[in-house]
Amino acid sequence: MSPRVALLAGGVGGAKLAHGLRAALPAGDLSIIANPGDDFELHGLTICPDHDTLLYTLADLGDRERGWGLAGETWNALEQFGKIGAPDWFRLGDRDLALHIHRTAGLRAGGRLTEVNREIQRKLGLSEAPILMATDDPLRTRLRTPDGWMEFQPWFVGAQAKPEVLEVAFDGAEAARPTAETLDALATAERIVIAPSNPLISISPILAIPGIREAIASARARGAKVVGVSPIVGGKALKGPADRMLAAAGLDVSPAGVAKHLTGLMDALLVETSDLTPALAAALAPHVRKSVAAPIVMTDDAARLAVARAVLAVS
Ligand code: FO1
Repeated sequence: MSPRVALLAGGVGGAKLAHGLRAALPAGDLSIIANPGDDFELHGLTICPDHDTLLYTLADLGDRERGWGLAGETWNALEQFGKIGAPDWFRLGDRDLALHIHRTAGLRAGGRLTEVNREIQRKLGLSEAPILMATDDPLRTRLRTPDGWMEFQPWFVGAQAKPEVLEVAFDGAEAARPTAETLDALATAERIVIAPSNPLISISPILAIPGIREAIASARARGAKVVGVSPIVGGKALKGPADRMLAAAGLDVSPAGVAKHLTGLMDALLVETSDLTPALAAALAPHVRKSVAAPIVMTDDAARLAVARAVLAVS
């Protein structure tokens, strides 16, 4: 019997592991709790980049090269946005735009974000609608740079994540409530998985919602295991700015820096085989009960499945 699994995930790295776990588990045994901190409004539309990256990846509709957006996308609306003086720094494709318009209409009609998004998941072929929002309340990541505070997407996409990050804040987190679906997924999970996503800006926003850490602690108290996968391999982030951000936060650019940031949360952390030296094992020991060596770079579907199986096999 395979365990029921809840995966805490950001965008691209989280989506690859979600894809592998979905292939490894019986239908309905996987719930994915998406990072809400990257969500924002543009053109009057509500955009949920991490939810949508998970959605397109699981539905096998995503562009594998970019990691986000749809495969075979066209960009006519984007070109027109530019011509008429509308923001075109955030690249919304023509077909992707339909999703944002439809989601925003659903929210304006009084729908709840989780329900609106899950209905779109069903329409795109994910019958069990496995992607849950950590919260339906607004929670927005902001970053303090030498030039002042920036919202997440203007920093990440607009400024290509170049400005140094001096501080990270999750606006709205204190007032946010976890969704009933997320609490239920954590309450019934036998395994809670922390995706190889940026710990500072993809996992921490989820953990900042009051009640989520407590729900994970309750799950562990009844015997569920929390297993993470390192987003750092060979001293570099697999994708994105996690390496620079760990360094700026005074943390090791290694799985140990990740474990220290998430100290006490995980029973086990999977690290790339060649990274697990005796020195790294010693640095990990204060923060995570067990470190496990495995190939964790997910270059293709077979690798996604292999990493998922390694996560499920940790005893
Ligand atoms: N990432 C980019 O680097 N540039 C973009 O123009 C961009 C557009 C975009 C549109 C829809 C969507 O769902 C995601 C998009 N992303 C883009 C990815 C996204 O902003 C980031 O990958 C995540 O927020 C970080 O996890």
